[in-house]
Amino acid sequence: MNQIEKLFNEAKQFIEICYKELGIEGKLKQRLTEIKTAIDIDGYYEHTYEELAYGAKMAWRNSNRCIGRFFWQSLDVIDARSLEKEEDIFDALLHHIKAATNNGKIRPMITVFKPKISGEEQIRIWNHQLIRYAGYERDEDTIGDPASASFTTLCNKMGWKGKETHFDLLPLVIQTKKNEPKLFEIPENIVLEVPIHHPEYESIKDLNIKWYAVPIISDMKLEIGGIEYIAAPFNGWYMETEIGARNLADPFRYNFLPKIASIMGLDTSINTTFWKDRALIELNTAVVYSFKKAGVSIVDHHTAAAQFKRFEENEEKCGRAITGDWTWLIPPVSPATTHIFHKSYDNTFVSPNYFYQDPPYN
Ligand code: HEM
Ligand code: NRG
Repeated sequence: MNQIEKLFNEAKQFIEICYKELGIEGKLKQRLTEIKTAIDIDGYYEHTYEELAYGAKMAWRNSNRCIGRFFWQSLDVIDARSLEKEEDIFDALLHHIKAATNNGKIRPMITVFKPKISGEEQIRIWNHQLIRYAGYERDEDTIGDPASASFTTLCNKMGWKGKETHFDLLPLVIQTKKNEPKLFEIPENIVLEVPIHHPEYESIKDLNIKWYAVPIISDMKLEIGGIEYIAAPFNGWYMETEIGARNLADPFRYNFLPKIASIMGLDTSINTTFWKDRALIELNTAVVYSFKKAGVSIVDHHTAAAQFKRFEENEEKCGRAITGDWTWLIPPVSPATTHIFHKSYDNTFVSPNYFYQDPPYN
């Protein structure tokens, strides 16, 4: 099968399901003829807004590793496919940050830029997330988020210099076609951040921990009907474990458990005080408490698992098989307290979906 046939097959498979679910089968035949003609003449086809919006939602529904899929139908889809200049793309990203943040009442949202055209990349965002903290690894110590070390080095090479605090906002790096990528600073006043404090252990606030409100993944590819949207940043809200049990707790990230345990007065010299486990619970308590106090959307892992159960039930009612990646769906805190732990999931990839892609730098 050649490229043209392959693309048409993928398009057909998507359009058929999409139009059926949208209840517009009446338009199916003509639309497929139109797509066939476009592919024959140009080598590619363009989605209507309706197809793009529903495809992005289906891709979320098919994201095996996501526990937040109960809300898949509520995704806001912004069509930014007409933009070509780095400055205009930057403006669209700032708009995404503001609109998704929505003063703390976070809106699940995706901004879709020009897809690959006949295999050629049009736009690529080099950041892993639109909002993330820089990391500086030195011989003596590490400042900030070690997960950002290589990207921070790249930004430094491009002439960017951070203040070297633990929470420097990284700039956005945007590339169009094969041009040199351009770097843009995000205005600080549009980035909502939450200072972390604890309802009982007051000294936790003295650690000066904070985290940003909105996780906006910007390095994954959205694939719909054979079309590859390689720049399509999306966000929902956080589940508390992502921040409290991983970003702030992993020994190779911010590594705060020893400090929390010390504030709690726990003996950290033996395993059987369960100081890591107890510190973990209090750090997660602090994250949820602080986000709620600040009026920023967040979900705890028990509520998220219950919502995921409803998603599974809804899918069953609609006659769709659900796919999932158990190793990612179970929360990293007390996994066996959720129903997810006690069953298995089929980890088959279904299209449309969000995919990893090779980083444009190393
Ligand atoms: C992964 C929760 C919205 C797509 C995850 C993970 C969590 C999560 C906890 C695992 C992350 C990790 O362990 O690093 C949520 C919550 C949402 C939400 C609470 C609130 C609405 C969304 C949206 C999309 C999405 C809007 C796409 C439109 C994904 C994908 C992954 C993922 C593709 C896998 C990421 C990877 O492999 O690195 N989600 N999510 N999620 N989510 Fe969601
Ligand atoms: N664990 C990562 C974010 C991954 C995606 N999580 C979401 N996605 N909640 C972190 O920054 O901690 N989402 O679209 O809401």
